[in-house]
Amino acid sequence: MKQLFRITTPIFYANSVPHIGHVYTALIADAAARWNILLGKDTLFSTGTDEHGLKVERESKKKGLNTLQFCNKISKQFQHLFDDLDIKYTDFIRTTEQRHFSAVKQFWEKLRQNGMIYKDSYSGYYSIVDECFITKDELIKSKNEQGEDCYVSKSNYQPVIWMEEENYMFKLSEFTDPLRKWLDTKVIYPEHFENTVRSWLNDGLPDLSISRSKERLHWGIPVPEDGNQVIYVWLDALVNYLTVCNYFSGESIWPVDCHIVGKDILKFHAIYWPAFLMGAGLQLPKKIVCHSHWTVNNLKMSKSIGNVVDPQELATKYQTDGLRYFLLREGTLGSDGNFCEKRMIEVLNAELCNVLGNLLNRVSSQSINKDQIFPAHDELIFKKIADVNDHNLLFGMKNLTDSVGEKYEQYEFHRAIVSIMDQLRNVNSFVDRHKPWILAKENKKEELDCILNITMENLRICGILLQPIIPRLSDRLLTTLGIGKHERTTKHLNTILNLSTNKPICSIGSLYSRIKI
Ligand code: ME8
Repeated sequence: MKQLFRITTPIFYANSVPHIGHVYTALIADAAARWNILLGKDTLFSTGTDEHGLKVERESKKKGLNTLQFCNKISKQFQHLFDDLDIKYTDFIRTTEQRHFSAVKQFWEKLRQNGMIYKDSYSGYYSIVDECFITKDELIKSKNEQGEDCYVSKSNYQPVIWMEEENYMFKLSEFTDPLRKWLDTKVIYPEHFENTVRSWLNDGLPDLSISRSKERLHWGIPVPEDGNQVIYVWLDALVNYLTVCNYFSGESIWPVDCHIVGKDILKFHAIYWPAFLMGAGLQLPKKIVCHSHWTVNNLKMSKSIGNVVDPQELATKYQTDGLRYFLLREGTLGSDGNFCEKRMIEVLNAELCNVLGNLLNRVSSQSINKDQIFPAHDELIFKKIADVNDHNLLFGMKNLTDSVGEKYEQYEFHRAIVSIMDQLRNVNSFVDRHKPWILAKENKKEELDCILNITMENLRICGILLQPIIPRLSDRLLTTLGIGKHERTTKHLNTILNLSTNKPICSIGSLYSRIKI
């Protein structure tokens, strides 16, 4: 039986259309899932939309739409965009689905049976944008649209509302030490985010309100056996991970190997979620990978500033793989990335067009590769013509697979891409040194074939390794080199410098055309 790799993205609020930040988080999960498929595993890769709560309900009302119809529309937009971008999820969950209602109710019941829930009156400032209560320290004084004094959240300057009502509470305060022990097992990556989580724990964990009165919130899953209360949207949303793993229905494949999350929702995933799971007596996720944010021209992306970047538009202009490449190449887990279209064009022209496309073109063009073949390797000829740089190039090629694999395993896609591009730049220098166009003119066939072989072999290996990042362009690259669809997994990364027969290639034109500015 094949091993199963399980990965999730956050489920996105169905209150507004997708932007590049949402795409980025989904691309990290997609690239990781694709890498694991190349390793020969089956995958569960889930994504979806978070459709309950005040935020979504308010937005639908503003638009004068029925809330479910509004969610249907936004959810479809996410799904279509992800399909267009080759984000190959295996499950797209919507929290308004029946299977999810059933899972949330059963999860609640487990918490209740384990004595984790009690009723109490609760009051505090609630941020609708973040769908959570916030403490006094997280507030600052401001003025509302009517010029009256009010409080806003320090993190996003959005207004908060005062809430005072009877709620169900979760005994979060009991989990400080168990959470610390869990963090000791190094589940949070990159490690500096673990320190952030520890500092939240050091601040102390109060019990958490996990329901709202029905008068205030209609749009959600009712608390079992209490028609006056609706389950808190974050508890509802987090349970999606159990729903997609069939935890309460059929054959469970919980726990997942990895939750991908943005830093904005780390607290929910690294404190509330594991505490809920411990409270319910369930296993914990194996890893939480946290990434930083995309800003636009160094400002936070926001509808009110009007700087939200539309991924569909970018994919149309620069191709799907252009967008995938740029986001995974420039986005890092540890620090915020700045989106700038000019930089995007520079990177795509420099790397996809000049380094990768140009190299392929050099070895597949009729003028140099007259027989249109991927020539066999001839060790003796190579030894005769190679200098120390050439030997280093081969050494680099043999090491590349391990070093890229390691980076992929750590979700450090940008570092993996840099390694691949460095190797390809070295191959371009190799071609410059050996001038195959002159060898072709002078009919030095043995030498020419040797140069073509080494270059194409590097391209083949880089093509296989780039599949998780740019699946369409890698397909074109490997097809050009005559590499069959079943010869593209990590098993085929062992160098075929022992290839003993010439193979036909199949030139299909330029790989990635230069973007004109
Ligand atoms: O928080 N840069 O949904 P959401 C990078 N429904 N990534 C970004 C980003 C940016 N500027 N903006 C958003 C929610 N993201 C909840 C999640 S999960 C059980 C419930 C990404 O629509 C990032 O991963 O606000 C962030 O965590 C996620 O989108 C939140 O999307």
